[in-house]
Amino acid sequence: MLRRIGWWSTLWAAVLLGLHPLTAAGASSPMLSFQPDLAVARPGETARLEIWVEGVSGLDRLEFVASYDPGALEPVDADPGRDGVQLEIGPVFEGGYSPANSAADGVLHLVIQRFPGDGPFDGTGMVAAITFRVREGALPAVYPVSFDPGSLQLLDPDGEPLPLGGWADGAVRVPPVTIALAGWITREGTSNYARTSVTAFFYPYAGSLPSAWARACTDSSGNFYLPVPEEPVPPPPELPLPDGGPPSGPYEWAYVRLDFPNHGSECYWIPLDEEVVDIGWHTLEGGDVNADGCVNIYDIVRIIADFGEEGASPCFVPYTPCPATGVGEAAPSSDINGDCRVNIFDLTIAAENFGLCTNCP
Ligand SMILES: [Ca+2]
Ligand SMILES: [Ca+2]
Ligand SMILES: [Ca+2]
Repeated sequence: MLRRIGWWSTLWAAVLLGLHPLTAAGASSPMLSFQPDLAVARPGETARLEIWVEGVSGLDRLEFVASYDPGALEPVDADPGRDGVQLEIGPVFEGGYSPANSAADGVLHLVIQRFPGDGPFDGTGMVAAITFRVREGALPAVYPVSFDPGSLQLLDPDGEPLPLGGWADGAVRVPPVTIALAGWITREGTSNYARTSVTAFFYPYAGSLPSAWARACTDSSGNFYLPVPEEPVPPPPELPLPDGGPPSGPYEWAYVRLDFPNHGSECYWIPLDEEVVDIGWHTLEGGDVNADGCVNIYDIVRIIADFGEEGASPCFVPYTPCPATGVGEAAPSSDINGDCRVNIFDLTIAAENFGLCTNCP
């Protein structure tokens, strides 16, 4: 999974760059931030970013300018009764007065004042929100929504500026549509890596059930290419699903399991963050000849009992999900490496993997 680190660090860097603490003002000073810092939407979908003030005291008036990419993001009007496109006003300024409230041409501009009879605001609350529709044809990318630092003003009822502890920008991520999974799956003790099954369950969002599933089989080199179904395909009930849904995060997920007879199954959550997601290289570990999920003494006992069994060559390991295409006889049931005999090589593989258990449901 090392290959994922590049993507993660890029995202983290983007998020961290969006956070601007002003240490001189002290830790107790108020923060102004877009929440969430990263919303996800595909072309045609909407993403709502709220603007929150945290830990303020004596707030009467707020002013800010922020920028967005108007080629990719189209603000949705929160006030159809007023000319132009406006931001939605949050509870902190409900009933107040806004001398400036506009979202156009890549600029959000808000100047807002509390209703005088309400007095100043203390604490944490939502000051405004902006909903963007992602334009058709917007390319997959992270589109920042950034405060103009010089424009940020928090004022008390006397018009005096309040110290600002910092601010955090937001962003809208337009993810690529994943069309396929690919990868390279090998097995111990053989050079023919054909017929490992790769079963993928596709989850549209955190907390959901899988909307589709698909299976591919590796070729003799161990490579596989698994197209993502274009229509929902409910998984058959006999296929076990993981406890709980996918990890939370700004993307769709696949739960991938790798299976081959006499080998430990492996399972992974894979974020669908590329057009073709490469799950990388995995090696299945042999030895679970009784298919109870672990390599242990029961497997060793069975291999020893079958020791010396030998079939005609060529042979195939029977496996219905990825059937053999060539001719030959079925390999003995304790043949781990598929060389048509049960011997010291099979025993060695099981002994080396002694104690390993699958991470699959
Ligand atoms: Ca309007
Ligand atoms: Ca076992
Ligand atoms: Ca063997």
